[in-house]
Amino acid sequence: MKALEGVRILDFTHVQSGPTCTQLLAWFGADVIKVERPGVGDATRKQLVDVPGADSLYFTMLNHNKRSLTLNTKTPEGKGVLERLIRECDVLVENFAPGALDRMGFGWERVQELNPCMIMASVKGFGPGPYEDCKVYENVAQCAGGSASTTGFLDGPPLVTGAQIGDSGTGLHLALGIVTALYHREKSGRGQRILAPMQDGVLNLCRVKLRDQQRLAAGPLKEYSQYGENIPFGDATPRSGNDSGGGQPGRILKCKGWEEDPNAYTYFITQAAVWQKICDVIGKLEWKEDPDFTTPDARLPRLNEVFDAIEQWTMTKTKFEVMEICNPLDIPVGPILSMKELAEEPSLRETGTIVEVDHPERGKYLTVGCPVKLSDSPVDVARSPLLGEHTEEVLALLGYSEAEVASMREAGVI
Ligand code: CAO
Repeated sequence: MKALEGVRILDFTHVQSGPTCTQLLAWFGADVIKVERPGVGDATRKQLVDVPGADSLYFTMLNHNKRSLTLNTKTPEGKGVLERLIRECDVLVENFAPGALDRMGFGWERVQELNPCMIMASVKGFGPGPYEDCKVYENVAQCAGGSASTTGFLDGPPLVTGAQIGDSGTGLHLALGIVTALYHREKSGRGQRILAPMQDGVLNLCRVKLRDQQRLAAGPLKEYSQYGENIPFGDATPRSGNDSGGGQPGRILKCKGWEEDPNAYTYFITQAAVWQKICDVIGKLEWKEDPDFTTPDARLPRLNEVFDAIEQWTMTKTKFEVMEICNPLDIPVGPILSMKELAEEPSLRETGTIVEVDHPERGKYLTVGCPVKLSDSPVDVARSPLLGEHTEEVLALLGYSEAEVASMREAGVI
């Protein structure tokens, strides 16, 4: 039995943030019924298409292990089906634009009337406040949540990151809220409303930058490269390139082959505890006794000199050789792995972190598996549903007769 077996989710999500959440719940064993507009479905089905006629990777990679029900929820019959679904389900998850569910006639009050045990979980761009009515996509959230202003190099513009912290990040936050509310419902017998604003999710993930904002009042941020470069700090947390975000200075350094290979780099952390070993490895034995370098504080104004010397050494090794030499010495390093290298990495296939899935329209493709491993709830990644693939099955579950289903199909309700 899977951890969330018996939990039924009415999945009204689309694009990325909401589907990330419901896919995770499906992986943990919940029965996720995705409601989509007849003939259209989730917009991502037909976005960034690589195999003509087939559901896109964008859609398939976010909607595994779900069932798909097509339903026009703006028709009276469609609303009737939705009411039955709300009565039958434990959780309603949605990430429509602000107000869309109210306009459909299924705001929180109505949902509670239909099912007081219902947990209703929403992703929105912003929480209550000046921007609460805005539509929001990933990069807007990264910008509004503090990530963009603190990402990139000091002399360049703000940057968005490749990690989808606004969408997938908020989906993860929402999933935690849902599981927490399910646990609470066991004791209280009542559902509750959950809101996960994307701005809040991004800011939560950027908390170290809010930490640094407050530390600025006490003086320059000495672990930032700009301190050693004598560049004055302004009044907001600056962009810090590839500087480590913590108390142990680190940088991305070139490795052998960097001239040809854009990913021939390593991340190298000069953890204080292994400083002597770092000096041995890079052949800077004199730094072991030199008061300008022996302590972490002494090194802070000299980080460029330190990392230049380490880079002279890393440039003589491949990123994997750096790993092989440093790991046994407990020197924290990490190769910059390309998506190609990750896709081909056998150990990630073995753990189910990357899985190959077969799909009737597009054939075999790779996707990420569940990033959280539960010992008693192994995850089998099943392909995403075709549009409306489970409509009849779900309507039968709700008690509709074959004749009623046929009539709804005729009328374009499903
Ligand atoms: N039957 C009938 N109508 C349906 C339906 C169904 N099964 N499913 C959705 N609809 C309707 C909605 O009710 C809404 O109608 P109204 O505008 O008339 O009320 C309409 O479809 C469009 O919904 P939407 O406004 O959410 O969709 P959009 O493509 O215009 O906006 C997005 C997309 C993502 C910007 C917006 O949904 C949003 O801001 N969501 C919250 C934040 C979020 O999750 N963003 C992350 C997205 S991933 O980057």
